[in-house]
Amino acid sequence: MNTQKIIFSGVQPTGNLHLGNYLGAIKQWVNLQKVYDCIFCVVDYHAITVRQNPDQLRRQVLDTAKIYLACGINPKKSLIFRQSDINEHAELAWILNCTGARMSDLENMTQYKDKAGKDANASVGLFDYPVLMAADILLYQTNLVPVGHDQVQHLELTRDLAKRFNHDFGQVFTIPEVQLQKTGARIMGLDDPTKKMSKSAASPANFIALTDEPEVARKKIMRAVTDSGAEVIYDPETKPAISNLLTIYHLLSGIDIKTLVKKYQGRGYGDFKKDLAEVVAEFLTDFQAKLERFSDEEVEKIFARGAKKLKPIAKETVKNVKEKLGLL
Ligand code: ATP
Ligand code: LTN
Repeated sequence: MNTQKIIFSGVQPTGNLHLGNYLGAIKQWVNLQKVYDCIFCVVDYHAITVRQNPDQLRRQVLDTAKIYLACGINPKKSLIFRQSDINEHAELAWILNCTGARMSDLENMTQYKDKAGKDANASVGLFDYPVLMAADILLYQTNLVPVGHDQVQHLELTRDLAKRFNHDFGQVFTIPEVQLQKTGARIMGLDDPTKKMSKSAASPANFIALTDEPEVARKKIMRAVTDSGAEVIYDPETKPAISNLLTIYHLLSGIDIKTLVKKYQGRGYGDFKKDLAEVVAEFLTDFQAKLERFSDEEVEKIFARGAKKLKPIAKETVKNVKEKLGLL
């Protein structure tokens, strides 16, 4: 690693990765890797905060890395690794639990409130999830964290934990910044444009999975809810559904939203959706062809290389932390 900015991000190997994950997070990783040193993690320790089937988890860890590769992450430029291969993630999370994380911080996390609700059987890991995320980021002296909008609150906590540690025990951590897409940081559900597109949505009509058959995706677009009226207008406040579809169209085609609005002036939702369905189907056909090219063995090698390069950096950070605390 040299002295230029370090980028870190990750996705959980759970469920179907969808267009929201791609357009909100992974797409910006692809651009950032052209300029910066990037580290992309498959966060399997985060995945086990809710119960997973072991065989399925093993499969999804490999498949998630394949998705990174098919999206355009170049393993020769960027490091890709499996979180549980570097035990310092769990070790630093424990330390941050003790040195900076407060019950009140974690109780305020909206993701936890959404996922655990009032379930008294929710795991302690689910509650502590943001502290593990902070450890992921802080281990590598990360400068920028490209994620979707739903992760902003977790990033704020990460910054607070880093600042508290540096202040209370001495300078160790770089304070990271969040990096959001200008458009697309919050892709909304196709069945409900007031909520974000989500892997754990109740209905598959909510999302377009990156592994959906192009024909299935086409139907999901045609059936996506629309707003009252019939005009293709971009206004997320009053026309959230069509604005969301316009955003997806823009990000997949590269055509700007203004041009799209002009193109569909006076033509109504039907024509617009038919064309968007085509754009989405083409994207998926191309993406899925790329996905097929990667083998499990190749991914294992990429993981091994990532862990080998990153382990010494993680070790060094934990050593510095332990020294400050009197553990070394
Ligand atoms: P779930 O909804 O089940 O919590 P998820 O779809 O949010 O899962 P994650 O693994 O938590 O998936 O997110 C991976 C990345 O994708 C994160 O950077 C997250 O911010 C981003 N992301 C997730 N959903 C969206 C969305 N609807 N729009 C934009 N970015 C998103
Ligand atoms: N919580 C993130 C996944 C994640 C992450 C990270 C993202 C875990 N560790 C570190 C960026 C940096 C999510 O998307 N649900």
